[in-house]
Amino acid sequence: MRIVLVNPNPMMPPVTPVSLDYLESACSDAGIEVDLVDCPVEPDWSKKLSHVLTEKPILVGVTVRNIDDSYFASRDFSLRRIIPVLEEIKRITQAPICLGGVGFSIFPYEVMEFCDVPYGICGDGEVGLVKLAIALKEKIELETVPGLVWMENGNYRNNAILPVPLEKIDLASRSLIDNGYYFENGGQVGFETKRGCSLNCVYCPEPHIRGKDVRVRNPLNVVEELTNLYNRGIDVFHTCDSEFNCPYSHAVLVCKAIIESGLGSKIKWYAYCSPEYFTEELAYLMRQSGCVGIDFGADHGDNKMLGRLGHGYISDDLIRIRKICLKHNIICMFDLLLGSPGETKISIETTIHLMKKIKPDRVGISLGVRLYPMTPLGRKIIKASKGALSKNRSLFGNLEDNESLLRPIYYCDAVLGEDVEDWLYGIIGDDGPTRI
Ligand code: B12
Ligand code: SF4
Repeated sequence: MRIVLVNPNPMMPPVTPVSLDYLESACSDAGIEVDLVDCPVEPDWSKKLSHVLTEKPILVGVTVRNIDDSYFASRDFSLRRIIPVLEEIKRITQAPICLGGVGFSIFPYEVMEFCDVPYGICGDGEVGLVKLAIALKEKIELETVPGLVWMENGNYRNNAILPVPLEKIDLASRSLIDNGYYFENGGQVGFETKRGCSLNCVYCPEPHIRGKDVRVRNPLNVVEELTNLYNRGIDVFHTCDSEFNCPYSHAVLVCKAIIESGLGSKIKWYAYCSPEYFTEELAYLMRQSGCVGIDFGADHGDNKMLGRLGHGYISDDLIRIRKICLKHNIICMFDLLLGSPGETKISIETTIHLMKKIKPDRVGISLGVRLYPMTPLGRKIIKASKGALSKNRSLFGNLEDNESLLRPIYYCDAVLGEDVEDWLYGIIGDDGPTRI
């Protein structure tokens, strides 16, 4: 049995479709042959599609990583840009298309409708994809496929999402994707140590799509994966966990396993971390295991705003983290999220002054928050807007015929005034801002 996997991601710089490497491992364990069309890598992806689709596969799996760039300043609805790839697949073959991926799992029904495809799998794909391929081939009931969404008699049906037993499965091979291409053109190759997030940030869809119960990988399998990639010349990585340090105990085990393998002095890696569970012990272990940079989802420097955003840390923790990173020679980046409900020019000033005082190596600023309907913040704002999003002066983006919020809508508190962007650049001053 054979399937085709397609990565249509149009966003630059290119990032490794880690998902397809992991899905291929599961298919190969089940004896399913996989052909790949990785559009960013192919000089002519439509030619490659024609080639691999000449002989009809049992299905064509397409990964949908991003819906949009989640960035108020640029507002790229990138889902639109994968349509030409889907059209080309439909033109060449009658094989059914199945979507999956983190972007897909945020808006499964809306994405299936927008892309006009018959199948999608929400959540982890390793078991679902294999079961769907078998169900289609052997004409077994689709109810056996975890996470599947499909259309029957004009209505969508869906099966419960079943997380895969991550600790037990082997994802180390990484042999489908040309990871060397991504290393050369994107600078880092992704790897995952866990799935899910148990924290409660009011704007974030990740606990909903990846699960609130965090599932962890066997640290030895993570080391095996890094070793396989290192042996192919790749030595700079980025974690694909929601937050590497949650749960803390597993982060410690992964670092210790990398150190014990001897890889720590050979590789460099970067991670997303939450400021909530970060200690000197972890910084030491991360540095010893090769981590050279951490991007903290700090969000804010004003304690009231940190509380409103659902965080369990305060601004003093950011000061502490900055000191720890300096001591352990880890590049420290703080990502800020400004403009959410309750924001004032004073709370923004407090935050910018804090950043200027503690001087992280980098500060990323997002002014305006991408809203998702399944988050506490999204629900609150939709309710308050009483069906008339376009009348809410704090909302920006695609406000007409977009109740699902598939096309991005951003909240930037009207209290801040229309000049807020220029004002913000003014208070950042000559601190080297790059405007997008
Ligand atoms: C790590 C990460 C990054 C790193 C990647 C590093 C690297 N070298 O890999 C960096 C910092 C570079 C990055 C960049 C961006 N990112 Co990012 N990133 C993530 C993160 C945390 C993990 C993604 C990942 O690779 N996961 C690991 C893989 C294995 O999981 P997966 O892709 O979901 O695949 C599984 C399932 O979804 C499913 N599956 C996947 N494909 C398919 C296909 C089929 C057919 C099936 C059946 C199943 C299936 O099976 C897989 C295995 O179980 C996610 C959030 C999250 N927790 O998922 C955000 C996330 C995807 N990023 C996001 C965004 C917005 C971006 C940027 C656009 C930011 C920007 N403005 O520049 C860029 C886009 C870059 C690009 N070229 O695409 C958003 C997308 C939201 C949206 N509305 O679309 C997310 C969801 C974060 C968020 N909470 O907002 N990102
Ligand atoms: S922002 Fe990070 S810590 Fe907060 S819920 Fe999302 S993934 Fe979890």
